[in-house]
Amino acid sequence: MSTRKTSLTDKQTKNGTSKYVLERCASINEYYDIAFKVMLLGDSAVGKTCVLVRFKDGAFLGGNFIATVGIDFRNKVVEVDNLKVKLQIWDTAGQERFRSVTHAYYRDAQGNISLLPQFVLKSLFLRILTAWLTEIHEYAQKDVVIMLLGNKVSVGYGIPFMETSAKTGVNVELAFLAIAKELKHRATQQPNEPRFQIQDYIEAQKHKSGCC
Ligand SMILES: Nc1nc2c(ncn2[C@@H]2O[C@H](COP(=O)(O)OP(=O)(O)O)[C@@H](O)[C@H]2O)c(=O)[nH]1
Ligand SMILES: [Mg+2]
Repeated sequence: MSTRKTSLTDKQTKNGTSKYVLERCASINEYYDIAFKVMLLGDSAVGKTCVLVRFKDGAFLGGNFIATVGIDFRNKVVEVDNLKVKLQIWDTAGQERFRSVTHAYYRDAQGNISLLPQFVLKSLFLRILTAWLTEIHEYAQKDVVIMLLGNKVSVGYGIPFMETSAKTGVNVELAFLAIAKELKHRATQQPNEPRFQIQDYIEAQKHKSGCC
């Protein structure tokens, strides 16, 4: 996975806070104005690693099941309203035995993206979602941005939701961009400025692209 682990992790550890890293990073290839940490959460084999690889490298990891051991991250800088927003996206292992490892990482995350298995029955879906939301609310920051990615399920939890495919790439970029926009707006919002409407943004972008 990523070989560029050191810079941001060290900075965040030194700060010892969950605050945004508001600086222009001087390292080659990686200029950014603002950085956020986002976690990918979900049960094993729902496609977390594939979604991350699709977003970062534009490729699909088909075929073999790639079990993620522990946790790792990839960085990607996206442009939001003329600001370079760096997303440090953590890929977690959903397996129960790794939960204690991942809990420690929730605290610093400004955004969480939960993925759901495909075609799950409604009751099972609600149970899984409730379990992940309980985890997030227990361990993450109070004002963390949550987004739900899934397939063939409809939701009424007041959480932004969209269907994605790591295979075709549909909506993957949009999911991360929407999270980046929400985080950037929260970090730079003026008192009298209206809140960013993330679900409206998602719907508008889907219509623009003619997507589902
Ligand atoms: N058809 C299809 N298969 C997918 C998709 N995303 C992931 N997979 C497959 O699902 C399996 C598990 O994916 P992985 O990313 O390792 O899941 P993780 O455990 O949540 O990280 C792999 O065999 C992937 O190739 C998708 O969007 N469509
Ligand atoms: Mg994985």
